[in-house]
Amino acid sequence: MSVNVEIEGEIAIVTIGNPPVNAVNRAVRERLLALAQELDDNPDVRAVILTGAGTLFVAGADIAEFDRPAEPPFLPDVIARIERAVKPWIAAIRGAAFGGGLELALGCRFRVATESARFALPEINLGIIPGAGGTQRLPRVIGVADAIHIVAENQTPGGAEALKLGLVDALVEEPLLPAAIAFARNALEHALPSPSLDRPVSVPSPDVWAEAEDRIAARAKGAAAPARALQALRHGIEHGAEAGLALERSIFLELRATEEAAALRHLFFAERAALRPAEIRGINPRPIETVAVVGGGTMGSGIAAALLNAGLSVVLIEQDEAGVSRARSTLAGIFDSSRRRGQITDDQASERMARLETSIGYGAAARCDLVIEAVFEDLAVKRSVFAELGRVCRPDAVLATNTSYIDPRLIAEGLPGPERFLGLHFFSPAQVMKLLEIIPTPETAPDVLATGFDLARRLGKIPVRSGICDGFIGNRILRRFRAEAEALVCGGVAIAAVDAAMRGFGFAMGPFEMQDMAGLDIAFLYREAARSRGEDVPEIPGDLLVRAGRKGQKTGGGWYDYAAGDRRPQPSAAAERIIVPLVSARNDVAEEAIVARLMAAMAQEGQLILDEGIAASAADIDLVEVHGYGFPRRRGGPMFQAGRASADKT
Ligand code: T1G
Repeated sequence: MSVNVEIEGEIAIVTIGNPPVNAVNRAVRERLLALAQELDDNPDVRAVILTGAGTLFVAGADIAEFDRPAEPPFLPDVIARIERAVKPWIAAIRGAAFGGGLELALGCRFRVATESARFALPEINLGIIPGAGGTQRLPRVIGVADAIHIVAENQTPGGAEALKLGLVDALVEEPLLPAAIAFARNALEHALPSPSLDRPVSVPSPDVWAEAEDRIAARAKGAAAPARALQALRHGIEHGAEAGLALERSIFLELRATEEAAALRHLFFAERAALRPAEIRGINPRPIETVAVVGGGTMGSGIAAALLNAGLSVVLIEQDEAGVSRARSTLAGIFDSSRRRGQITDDQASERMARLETSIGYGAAARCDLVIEAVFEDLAVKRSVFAELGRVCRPDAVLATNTSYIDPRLIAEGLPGPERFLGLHFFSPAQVMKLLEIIPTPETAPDVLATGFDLARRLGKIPVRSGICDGFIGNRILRRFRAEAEALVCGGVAIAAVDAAMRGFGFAMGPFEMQDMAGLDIAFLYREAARSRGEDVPEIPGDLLVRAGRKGQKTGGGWYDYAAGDRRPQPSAAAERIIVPLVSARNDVAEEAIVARLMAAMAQEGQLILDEGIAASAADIDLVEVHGYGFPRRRGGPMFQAGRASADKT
């Protein structure tokens, strides 16, 4: 870590160098505090430029410090000292000025930035709020309404927008420092603006607060931090900056100690570690520019959309014109929906479709760097596809199956060049879901595995390597989760009580609502297949329901009844009658006990998955659950919960 100072003429240049992202840790805070005094005392210095080493300004406070008590000097005090310095400080910004980085810049008298600059207060994504004056200085620099979008709603303006907002005083071209020095020299010839905290701010009308509260509540999904960030901002506007700073700091320290904040920090680091697992470090992935997707159904089209969104060229292979036409129509619909939601422009939608080629037969796969098979989940069908691919594709082309539970070794049997084969298990809708389970076989080459991870990075997905077992990581835990939920029902707990408990914990829907939506018959057929193999698979209520024709929403009823065209689940007397042979007398169990029971089941299965080496870490299992199965992010994942639970027991 370094905070270097060099003096050019009468301008001091302070550069924060703390790789990889110039995070502000205690050493940086100490150095900045000392420098504020040193440079005030230096008669040769008239102004100070503060910048970050490398391609960004400062990513924020060092998140790794949050698992231990805050240590002085505290960032708010460092920023206040800079703000009150005799010599004006000017922040010179390229790349990210996030969190404490933006707060440092707000403590400076001026901010100059290049187009590449990006500004954010992403603390709410970590379950906390800005803790170093961001909720108080930002509204006094850009106004309350604009500040609320950044403080509590994750808005991340770039350089040009920041200039429009008044967040930066000048947009400059690279090289940044000479431009910042010229700006500083010019600024010294004029009266200085007031420090950010002293600037007047107009108090908005009550409906501005009310609209913001409604917007934030609508998107919070149970997370506490966004509303608290708004509370701190508002308090300072209504009671003065000092009162605002005091409340901000108090809320920051309170939230910093919560389970939610610890869970979100856990996932923050887990997501980054997942992209760079030790086993592929230093191994170059194979270059991938053109990808063939075999099968244009829901999964195949979703995978093709994800690839096109990432800028890759796609050849979508179907078996006939009808298949091609269906796939094209699905993809056009996906991009049209993204366009309507403002996620992409018309041109971007057209450009994506222009990078799509469709083909009948396997010939076009011959020029592809990667082929992803996404056909019907049947071993014989998959094997026939790879027999063709083995014949047509380049020997160095990576070949991947999107299977969700078939042993990839069986699929690759007899494939020439098995070292180039692996499983890439996408989750539907593949253009949305971030999880990608990467399943190497024992023969998969290290650079092919590295190619899978690199593809995940390019697609903006979270990759998790899974060993080979029934259901890999996610579907195996899902099966255990569902079995435990059904065991609760067999024990007399009401179906709706189990779902309500899991919704209260933060899931979008409970296990039975989820089964009705996905269809009970998929898992039923899976159990029946196991039974036909002679495995001892006890009857469970779901079997009785499917045998009675209750497969879920698609048949108008499963665990619940559904009125025509209405997806809202209604308690079903019919379902209760059908499952009664397997259900003991009614047993009202508290919501916490239901949650604890289901969490324990997931964590127990997760521990087995760890012990068997199927997953590389408990954090990976949490990533699978959060990014593939709707586990509430603010709860961190079943392994985090278990670790938390065991910590509570000690
Ligand atoms: N603290 C510690 N480590 C960090 C970090 C941070 N703030 N940000 C990133 N890293 C690590 C990350 O774990 C990874 O480590 C490496 O840097 C590269 O990260 C007082 C309290 C800046 C946009 O939330 O958004 O300030 O895996 O892969 O894709 O009010 O990092 O290499 O070992 O993400 O180029 C608020 C979080 C903190 C910003 C760069 N700030 N970071 O993206 O790199 S709280 C944030 C990011 C705060 C104040 C409050 C991104 C980035 P490793 P990366 P990237």
